[in-house]
Amino acid sequence: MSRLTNDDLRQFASDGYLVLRGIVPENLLASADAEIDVFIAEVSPDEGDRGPGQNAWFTASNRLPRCDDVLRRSPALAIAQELVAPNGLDHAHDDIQVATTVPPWSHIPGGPHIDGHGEGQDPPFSFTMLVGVLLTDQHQTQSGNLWVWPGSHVEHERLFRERGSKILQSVGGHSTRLDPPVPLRAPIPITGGRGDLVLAHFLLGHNKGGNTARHNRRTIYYRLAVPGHAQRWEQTFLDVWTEYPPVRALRNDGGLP
Ligand SMILES: O=C(O)CCC(=O)C(=O)O
Repeated sequence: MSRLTNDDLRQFASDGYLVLRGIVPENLLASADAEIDVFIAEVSPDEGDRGPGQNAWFTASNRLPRCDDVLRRSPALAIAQELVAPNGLDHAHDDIQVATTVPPWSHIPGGPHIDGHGEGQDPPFSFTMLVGVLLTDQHQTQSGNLWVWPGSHVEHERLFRERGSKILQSVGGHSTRLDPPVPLRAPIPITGGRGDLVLAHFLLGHNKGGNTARHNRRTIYYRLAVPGHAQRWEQTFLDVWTEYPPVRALRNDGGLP
């Protein structure tokens, strides 16, 4: 049974992301939280120092089986796969990211990045879709929200076509750091509640936002790829819907501008 409507596909096509409410049931979220409590107490973060600001841990999916359950035992993975069907999706680099934001941190991101453009990531460590599950309520802005630049997936496609698929490697994936910078639409902090699902195209510019709420923010991210992505990464930079046949079909049927 399909969960996504044609309106959802249209929105994903134009904005580059979707937020779906209440997808992951509480029992899976509670087990993931308990697993994360132990994990982040034992393991140092890969980014941040556990103090105010964003902290991130990246680890193999078999190290966080309850977090993997959040993806696989809820409808989350099946819904994400609707965007790429008949392709499937699985972990691109076999890792799961736990992201927290400890208040007070009144940060407003100055521009977006796309992932996989760090030092030594050549060719880029790209994938198909960034999937996030919110473990804390982020109904207010400045509660650790993920910021996104709607439509930037298409602007990045245009950039790669015009200036080559490796143009963002010298700027860590930040198109607004190029000279001249890529003009983008205004960013939006994603708001949502515990159990909500965020699906974002790999080429969508995004960044971490501040947290001045009373509670720590917690989100699980999964970087998913269609099988064979590593062999066609460049094609996916130059043609944004390469791995998304249902979105392309809507466009070909005239369902998209
Ligand atoms: O912490 C977040 O919500 C965003 C993290 C981020 O931008 C990333 O991992 O690429």
